[in-house]
Amino acid sequence: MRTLYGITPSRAFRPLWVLEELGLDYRQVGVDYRGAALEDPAYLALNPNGRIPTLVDDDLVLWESMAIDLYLARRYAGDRGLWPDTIQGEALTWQWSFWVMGEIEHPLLSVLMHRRLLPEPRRDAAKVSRNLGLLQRPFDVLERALEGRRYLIDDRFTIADLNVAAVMSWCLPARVPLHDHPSTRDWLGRCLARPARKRAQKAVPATSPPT
Ligand SMILES: N[C@@H](CCC(=O)N[C@@H](CS)C(=O)NCC(=O)O)C(=O)O
Repeated sequence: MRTLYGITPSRAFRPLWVLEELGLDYRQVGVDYRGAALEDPAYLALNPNGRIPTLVDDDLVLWESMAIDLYLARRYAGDRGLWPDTIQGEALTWQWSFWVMGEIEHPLLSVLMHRRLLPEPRRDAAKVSRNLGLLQRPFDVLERALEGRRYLIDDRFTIADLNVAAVMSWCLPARVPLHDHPSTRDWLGRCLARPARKRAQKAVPATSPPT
């Protein structure tokens, strides 16, 4: 049995979505990133960064959400196939996965923090405006890539779509409109409507790690 550590409303959501897409057996241990759970020595032995998510699969202990997603999709490709069909498709999968972490994740998270998540007195409108500016070019890049296409690679939903959509989904709570990026908006809607993504949203209560 494989184990995924991390509460659902966190970056652990990314591998939870993959696990559900692939129909794999797993248990989720709801380690919360708020509070002391991440500093528990037993958890730090798994993930010395003191962050979630962490996957334990047989004798493999793996952290970094995108690495976990790529590993699961590659190892358990099977017939349900989140993995692309060709080496070129694999290369594009790495490209999009690194790209979304490097170009989108940080500025979009900053918008989300300063619009919704931080207590009002700590919110900084200048940071929202600056980061929205930084997002324009990568949003345009994604829009051009999706124009006239349903998915990023191989004309079917793959791990590349999941990895990019999981980060782009923060546009919703961050109230970042995509009306200037209609292909992206439609693609994101398609990805987020997938039944596996909805199944992955089930709440798991926070627990003490790592049990
Ligand atoms: N690059 C890492 C980031 C992991 C990360 O920062 N996770 C957050 C929760 S979403 C966390 O554990 N934060 C705890 C902290 O920063 O102390 C990944 O994608 O897995």
